[in-house]
Amino acid sequence: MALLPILTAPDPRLKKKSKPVEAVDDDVRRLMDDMLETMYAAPGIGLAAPQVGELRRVIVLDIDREEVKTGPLFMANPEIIEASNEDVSYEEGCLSVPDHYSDVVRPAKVTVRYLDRDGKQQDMTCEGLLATCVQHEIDHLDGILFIDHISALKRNMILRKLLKARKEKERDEAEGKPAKDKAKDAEHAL
Ligand code: GNR
Ligand code: NI
Repeated sequence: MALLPILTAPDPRLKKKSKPVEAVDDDVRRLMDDMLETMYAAPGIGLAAPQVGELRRVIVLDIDREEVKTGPLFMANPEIIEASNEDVSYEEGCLSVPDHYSDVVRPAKVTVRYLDRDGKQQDMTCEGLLATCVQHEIDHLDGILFIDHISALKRNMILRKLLKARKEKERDEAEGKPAKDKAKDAEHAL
């Protein structure tokens, strides 16, 4: 297993549409396993392949909450086949949009059809945080970030701040300063 670097916005690869996998073979399984390890290390509750620079329709999730303990979920070619008329708003974050959080409105309940880690087709009906997260991950496969669901004013403010933070990080690294701690990210992961 290996930890993969996570791309952050703005990055042109995060705006691209990912391609379906032809089959869940050993190569796809290796990507899934590396993504899960990368997601746990981040830490995060979901990760989509384009976030690690792989433009393939593969996502992993693990929502470990009191109400729902899914364990690790691996999905290739996930598709929403049914969505509720009822919507919910959830404060979302993204490993590719570090340190920014916004309320996003999405269907409260969705059914997702996908190929599991063994290549078997499955349908799963999701509610609560899992429903939000699976929609957030499938958006990544279509080049959509949660900030694309908020006002252009707020989105552009976040993108400007991300660019500024990246420049400061590059400058600090060039000067040999230590990286900032990740306690704040951990707090927002769930
Ligand atoms: O770790 C994550 N938390 C999260 C919280 C609310 C809504 C969506 C998410 S997904 C995010 C990890 C990530 O960026 N996945 O693409
Ligand atoms: Ni994300």
